[in-house]
Amino acid sequence: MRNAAARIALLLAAVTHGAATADTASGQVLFQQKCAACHTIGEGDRIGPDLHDVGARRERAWLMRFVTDPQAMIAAGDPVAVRLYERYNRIVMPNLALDDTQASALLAHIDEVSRQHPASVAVGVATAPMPAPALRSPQSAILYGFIAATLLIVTVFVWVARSTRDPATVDTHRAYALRRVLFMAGLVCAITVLALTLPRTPYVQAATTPDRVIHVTARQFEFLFSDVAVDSTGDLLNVATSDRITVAADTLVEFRVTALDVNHGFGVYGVDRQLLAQTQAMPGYVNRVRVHFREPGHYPVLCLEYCAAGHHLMRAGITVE
Ligand code: HEC
Ligand SMILES: [Cu+2]
Repeated sequence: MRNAAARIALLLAAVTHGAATADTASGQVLFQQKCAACHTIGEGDRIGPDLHDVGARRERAWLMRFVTDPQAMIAAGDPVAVRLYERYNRIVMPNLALDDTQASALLAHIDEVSRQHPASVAVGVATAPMPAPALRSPQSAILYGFIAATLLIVTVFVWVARSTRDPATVDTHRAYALRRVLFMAGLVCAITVLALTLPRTPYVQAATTPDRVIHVTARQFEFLFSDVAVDSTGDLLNVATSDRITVAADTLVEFRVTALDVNHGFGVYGVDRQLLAQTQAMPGYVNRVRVHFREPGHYPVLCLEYCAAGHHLMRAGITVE
C-alpha cells in the first residue's frame, strides 16, 4: 500500500492539472481527464470502485453530492461514503472542483456507457451480476419437488375435510391396521434415506486430506483469502491476502472460514451459478468447508448473511485453471 500512496499522489497531480480546461467539455472528456485514473466503467475496480451502473445503485442526489464534494461527505459521516472509504483502502476520493453541470454530464456519461456495455460482458467475476439460476437444475428440482409435495398435502387435507363432513361409522380394526402399514412404510423410507446420505456427511469426508487449505477471513465488507490464518485485524498487516484466488483444476480445497467483526455467510457458487457450498463465517470460530473444484472457470463468492448495509459489496472470486 505504501507504493499505492505514491501512485495516488502522482495521479492527483495529473488530475487537478486538467481542472481549468474542463468546464465546456463533455462527460466523456471529463471522465478521461479527471476520473479514469481511479475508476473504470465496467472494467473492474481500480483505486476507486468500478462505476458501472452506479446510477442504478445509488440515488441521484447522493451521487451529485458525492461527486462534487466526496471529502465533505466522508467527514460528515455519511454511512455509504464512509463504507466506501473503508473498503477502498482508506483513500479519500479527491475533491475535483466540479460544478453541478459537470457532475451531471459525468453521471450521464457513466449511465450511457453502462447501458451500452452490459456488466456481464465487461466486468470480471467478482462484480458481474449473477444470472438467474437455470430452470432445470438440481436446485430447481428441489423447488418443484417442494411444490408437488405441498399440493399433495393440501389435496389430502381437502379430501379428509370433505369426507368427514357427515358423521360416519369407522371400522377401527381396519383403521389401526392401516396405521401400522403406514408407520412401517415411513420407517423403511427414513432408514433408506439415512443409509444413502450418511456417507456424504462432512464427518466421513474429513478422513481424506484436502489438496489445498485456504484461509478465509470475512469482515465488513470483504472476503480475504490467505495461506495462513488471520486472527485479528492487526494480522492483516503481515499476511498477504486477496479477494481473488487461483486454484488448479481438480483440486479438493478446504476453506477455513472465520470473521473479524460480525457473522457473515461464505457462499461459493459454481460456474453455472448454482450454490456449491456454504458455511458461516463467525468471529472466534473457524468453520471448515470443502469444495472439489473440477471444472475450470470462475466461481463467485457471495456473503449469504445480511451483515450490515454494505452486505451486497461482499464479493470475492475463485478462478480455477
Ligand atoms: C484519486 C482517485 C480518484 C479519482 C481521481 C476519482 N475518484 Fe471517485 N472514488 C475514489 C475512491 C477511492 C472512492 C471510494 C470512496 C472513497 O474512498 O472516497 C471513489 C468513489 C466514487 C463514487 C462512489 C461509487 C459508489 O460505488 O458509490 C463515485 C460515483 C465516484 N467516485 C465518481 C468519480 C468521478 C465522477 C470522478 C471524476 C470526476 C472520480 N470519482 C474521480 C477515487 C477517485
Ligand atoms: Cu453479508
